[in-house]
Amino acid sequence: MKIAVVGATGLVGSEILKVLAERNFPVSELIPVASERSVGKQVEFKGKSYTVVGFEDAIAAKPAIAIFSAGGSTSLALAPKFAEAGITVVDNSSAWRMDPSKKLVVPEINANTLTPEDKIIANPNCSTIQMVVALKPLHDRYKIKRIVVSTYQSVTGTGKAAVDQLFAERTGKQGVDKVYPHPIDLNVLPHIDSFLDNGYTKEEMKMVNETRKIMGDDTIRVTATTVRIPTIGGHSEAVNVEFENEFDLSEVVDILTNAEGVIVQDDPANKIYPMPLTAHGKDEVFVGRIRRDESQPKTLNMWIVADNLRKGAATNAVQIAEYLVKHNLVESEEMVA
Ligand code: A2P
Ligand code: 11C
Repeated sequence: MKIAVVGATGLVGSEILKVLAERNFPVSELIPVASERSVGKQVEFKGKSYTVVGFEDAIAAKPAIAIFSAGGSTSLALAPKFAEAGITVVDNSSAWRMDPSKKLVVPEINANTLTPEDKIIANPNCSTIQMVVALKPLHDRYKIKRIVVSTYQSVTGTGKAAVDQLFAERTGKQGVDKVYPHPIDLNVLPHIDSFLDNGYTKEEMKMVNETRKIMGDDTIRVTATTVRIPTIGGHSEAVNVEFENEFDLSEVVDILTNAEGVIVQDDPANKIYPMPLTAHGKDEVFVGRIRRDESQPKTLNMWIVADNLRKGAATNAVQIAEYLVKHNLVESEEMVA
């Protein structure tokens, strides 16, 4: 099957190429797409070099699926052009997520809602994905009333330039563009994405709105504080969840242990808990520090970590593409022939 990756030269784009190769996605031809300045460059996929092309050439090649990770404005401009040509777009940006006519998909939770008519499918924000993967099975059992979440997010969420800023600050390298308004090394910024009139950031409101849409339940109350820290391996989240119904702590651990895509790492006596350093490069969501909130009934505290470039972006997008192929939901010339 022909697959285009739009934003193939970026941080998430390169991770998408790795994930497609690792999971042995049936790629008959890879079409890497990036901005005009990268056209003609080479990217590696499964030991072969592929030439980066512009979007017109990519559409003309008629891939079955285009996985986009090239920013919101590129998605807004280009995804409809791919969709009109019959190409199914899996879009990693925030452009289409809250559009009522578009599905917002985490395969473990709601891929079963997809149909062949879904030509632009939204991949949620990284910090939302890892939280809902862990919380949905608990919501099904105990019904969530309210979530209070604080995040500790990797600089990789901002892209290549942010990783360069962190290491330039650390090594004293001069002349590197700054993408954050303050130093990030040896610092913590309570500021991810832009501020809105309500005093929250867009990243915080993504966690509120996307969680409800993915869970299919607008009654869930969510409040978030999203924070950038000088790490690269993944995003971490301290999550406080109040349920409608009483829970048994050992049953919570059992549910999480059996949940698809979740690995429980919770053995404080042996200093075992999830960390970005150990989640880095992994596809699963890691959960630990599972404990009752002693200040309030029916309330749980937990610590959730995942590699934001993998399950938070590339892996989730590739899993959506896998679902589309498995359920014959895309137009593929190869499959017709
Ligand atoms: P390029 O490398 O040519 O700038 P990151 O978030 O890591 O910075 O990556 C962003 C990705 O999106 C890059 O692959 C970048 O390509 C790509 N991109 C940016 N603008 C466009 C565009 N207008 N059309 C296609 N790809 C784009
Ligand atoms: C971050 N979550 O860590 C952001 C990156 O809406 O897709 C992804 C932004 C988005 O900065």
